[in-house]
Amino acid sequence: MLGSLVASATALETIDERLLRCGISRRSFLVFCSTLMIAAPYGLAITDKMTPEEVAAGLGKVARQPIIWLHFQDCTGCTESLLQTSLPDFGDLILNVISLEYHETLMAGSGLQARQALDESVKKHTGKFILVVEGSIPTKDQGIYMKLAGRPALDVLADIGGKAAAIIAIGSCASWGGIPSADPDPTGAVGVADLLPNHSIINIPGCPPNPYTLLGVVLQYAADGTFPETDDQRRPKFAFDRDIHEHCPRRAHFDAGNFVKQYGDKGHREGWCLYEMGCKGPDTHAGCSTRHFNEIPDVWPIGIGAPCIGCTEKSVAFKVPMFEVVKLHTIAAPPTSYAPITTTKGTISPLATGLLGIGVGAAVGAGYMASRKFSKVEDDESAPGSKPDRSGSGPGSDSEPGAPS
Ligand code: FSX
Ligand code: SF4
Ligand code: F3S
Repeated sequence: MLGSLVASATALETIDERLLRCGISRRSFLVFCSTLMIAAPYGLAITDKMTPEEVAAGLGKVARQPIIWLHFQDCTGCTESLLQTSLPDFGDLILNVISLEYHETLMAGSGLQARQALDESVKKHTGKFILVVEGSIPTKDQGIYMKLAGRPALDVLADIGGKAAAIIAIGSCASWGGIPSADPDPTGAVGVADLLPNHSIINIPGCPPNPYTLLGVVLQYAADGTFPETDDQRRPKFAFDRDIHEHCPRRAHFDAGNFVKQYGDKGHREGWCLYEMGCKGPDTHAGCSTRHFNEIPDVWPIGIGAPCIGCTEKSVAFKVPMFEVVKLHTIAAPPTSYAPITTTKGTISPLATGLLGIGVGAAVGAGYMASRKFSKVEDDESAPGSKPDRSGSGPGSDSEPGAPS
């Protein structure tokens, strides 16, 4: 891993040349390319291909993009999410696909040595490197709350940002302040675009963000010098144009009115909807529900049973209390036409069942067994959603805070 930092001192080489020189297997690169295709299924020319082999063929010819990565007020979670992969040596592969010239958490040097490495990298790649900023920038009291080699982060950002080809604000902290900006915001924490509004800046919020969004943006820039289309908050649309709720695997439970009432209850154990636990999925644009972390299926907040806190939304995460139920702005309330989930025991007549024939009878029988199961749940006072109220007090009703407006 650190080898890639040292070796990158040589001339810019292509990704193929680099992988060959470092003995990284084609198979690993193909797995990487297919993961990238899943993370960026559209909106990027580099992944708009039929097969991972085609993506690999195109990417292999691209010169490794020089990146200088600065840390300000952060927890290093963005870096961790980039490197904590489940596949052996995948973190190493990622660092070979890009050319990480300077990164305080990964480099061996410190003090004067680190300062020199930063100066040399900036000089060598002026006007060509992408500056990745992780963490917010303190502005209160002339920015004295965070300094690098004696210089306030404010000055460092203005100086190095001015020499970069473009800036990527990685994580919610760098995008708009994130955790450090939460009330009472003791340092006056802001994001990169607040300080350098006229620079070419891409925001990739998330706490942490999905690393493949970063890699997709960087690799497109390396391939043709362009950035993907962004929304009004400078977020790449390919990763942020849908909300979590749209593709959440628990959505069927939302529509059916099955809600977790408290952690550890039966509904929580069975994977019901976390809306009433304060899930901000309906108000949050991100791809987490279909693009999980660390290459492991279901590794994302809702996948492990925690509500989405809206970490990619400036007005939600660290602003709206964690357990507060969000209003539903655009989503229809669970329709009343859905089949009831609490059929009373014994309502299916034996005569009707007999007339339906064997195939249909089997289906009704299965439905009957299911209704018995749910009826049993209804009997349990402590069970979540045990008394789903369709009369107007559930989410989506006019009298509930979660009612659509
Ligand atoms: Fe942490 Fe990054 Fe959150 Fe912030 O991610 S994961 S606090 S967005 O700057 O390190
Ligand atoms: Fe998923 Fe949250 Fe929507 Fe429920 S409210 S379906 S848990 S995103
Ligand atoms: Fe963040 Fe919600 Fe995804 S909390 S990581 S946007 S599921």
